Amino acid sequence: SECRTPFITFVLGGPGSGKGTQCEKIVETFGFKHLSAGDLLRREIVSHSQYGSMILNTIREGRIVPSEVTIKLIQREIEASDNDKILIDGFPRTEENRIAFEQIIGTEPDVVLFFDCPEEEMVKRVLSRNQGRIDDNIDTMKKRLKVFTALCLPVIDYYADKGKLHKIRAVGTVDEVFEQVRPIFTPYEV
Ligand code: UP5
Ligand code: MG
Repeated sequence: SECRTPFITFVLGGPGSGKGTQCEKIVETFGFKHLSAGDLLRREIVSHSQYGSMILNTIREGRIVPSEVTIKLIQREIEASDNDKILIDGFPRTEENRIAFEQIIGTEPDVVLFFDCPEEEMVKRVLSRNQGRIDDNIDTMKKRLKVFTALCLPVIDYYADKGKLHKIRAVGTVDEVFEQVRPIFTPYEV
């Protein structure tokens, strides 16, 4: 498995920008494997793993889990996947995440998507989601937005400078947003 070179797409955007929703559409249409970093971390909480309580506290505060913990979970999923087209949703969230991923996994993403959504729309979506997420409350949401601006936007700028970033205007219906995503992947279809 060391010789496989997966086709990696990073899916970035603020909290509630629609990353998970659009990843489902990309999976249906283009047959990717979807890895949500947030979902992998939440799975560690419910399974009461070694880092479960640390992860719970970090997510509740809207802060970022240490890179090595998140990357270990992502790495395990990539290695276990029989699908080499992989969407990594919600990671990297910091420059430190990005650099650690490059060092540990030894590769860079082929494509980076950025779902650009106005803050008031993200707040509205997150607070009306009602799926019991511990971070879907106004106090944590404010912290998530601050962390996004301070730590995640520099990662987005990095990929823009590298010419890998595809910025998508994440407002409108789910299908309208997906019509901006579709042409990014069609060139890779054979
Ligand atoms: N919705 C979606 N699209 C819509 C549209 N076009 N019009 C109207 N409504 C739309 O969507 C959010 C809601 O909006 C849903 O109800 C959806 O139906 C609706 P969703 O697709 O879930 O948006 P998404 O961007 O995935 O929002 P999410 O809340 O998952 O984003 P976050 O980035 O905040 O959450 P994540 O799970 O990635 O991370 C959670 C926490 O984990 C982080 O805050 C952090 O503490 C921790 N974390 C790390 O520490 N490290 C990591 O690497 C990753 C996470
Ligand atoms: Mg999500």
